[in-house]
Amino acid sequence: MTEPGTPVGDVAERATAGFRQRYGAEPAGRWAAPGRVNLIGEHTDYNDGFVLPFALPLRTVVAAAPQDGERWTVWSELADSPVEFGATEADQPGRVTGWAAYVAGVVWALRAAGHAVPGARLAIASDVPLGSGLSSSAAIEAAVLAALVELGGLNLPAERRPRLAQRAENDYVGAPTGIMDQSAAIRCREGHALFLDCRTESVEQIPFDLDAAGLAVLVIDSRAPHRHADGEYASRRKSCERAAELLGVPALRDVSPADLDAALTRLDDDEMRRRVRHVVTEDQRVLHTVALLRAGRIRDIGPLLTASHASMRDDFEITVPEIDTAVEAALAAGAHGARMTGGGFGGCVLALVEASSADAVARAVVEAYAERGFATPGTLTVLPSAGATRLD
Ligand code: GAF
Repeated sequence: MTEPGTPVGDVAERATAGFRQRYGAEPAGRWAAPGRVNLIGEHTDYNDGFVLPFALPLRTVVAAAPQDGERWTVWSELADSPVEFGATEADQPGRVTGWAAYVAGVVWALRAAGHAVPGARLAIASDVPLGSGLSSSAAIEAAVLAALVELGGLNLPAERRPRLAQRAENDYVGAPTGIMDQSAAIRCREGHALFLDCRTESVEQIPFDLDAAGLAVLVIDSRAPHRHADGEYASRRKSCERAAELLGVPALRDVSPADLDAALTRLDDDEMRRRVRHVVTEDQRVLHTVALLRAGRIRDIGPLLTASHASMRDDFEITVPEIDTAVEAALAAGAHGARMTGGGFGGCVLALVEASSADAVARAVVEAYAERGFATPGTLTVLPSAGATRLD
């Protein structure tokens, strides 16, 4: 899924080379965190529900070393010059803007939680495409967080890091996202999908050995321009929160499937009813998917993926024509199941396919795009990979 103009070469080498070139010194270490796809469970995280993401082999790498005082200097391979900020800017959400806000947000969230964050110089390189719904922002947050925690010898176990990274995104950057992406970037394990209860933050690593089963997950970058994605995301979240309030429950996770019909009759607004139906049924699809995976029945999750897509298209209304085209073409070409993954209004589709037919399915999607006059989509097969880690 390499974009034209994307830097080439190993991502860790690029981060190190950038560090040496910018700062004329060796980094003290390198930390990596992945992008993610969500196998199933969309817009359920901020409803206290269930999600099942897995980490991509595409990573963001931060090469870093301490520097004196409360100063942070950050260079990214996608920017011309480094951004510098001190405690004053870090302590005022919104003060640092653009890509560096994700870094400043992490410094802010650590400081707000009472940690003595070490000053640092950082160089960032990434293979996670920006704006494709693969969570490049959580990958930066997770990698920077890992670097600062280790450089400063801070006491912050992995299970407490996602909430902190989420605060960086919610309160410093100003995006009202849930906790899925940061959890995936930090807590995923190779060969597994991460079953996360977003209320309790308890996790179960679900074996998802595609290779052994002769299967592949094909990720299709729709290349659809994001249409008002931020505003639409925020409005979906508001609508869910309002519905929970009207139904007298702490969150939509508390509406049981058995009570769904009765709950829907208590809401006047048809649009709100559909939003609620998506969230409640999506939580059930996650639980069902997990049960099938625990039983080793990977192929059988296909229809659940496709049902999830229909629910996002018809009830949550977050898909776009490019995305629906990719799903339909993948299914017509023999995928076991396919769905949009991520927040919506563009981004990526995932399709569960026989490994031997991955190329044919990818070709079918490219052809369907050409027939509709859409820009050529990116395609990539992926295996569940590791969460944030120190490289050396
Ligand atoms: C985005 C958000 F960041 C996540 O928290 C989640 O809500 C997702 O959209 C939808 O499932 O990736």
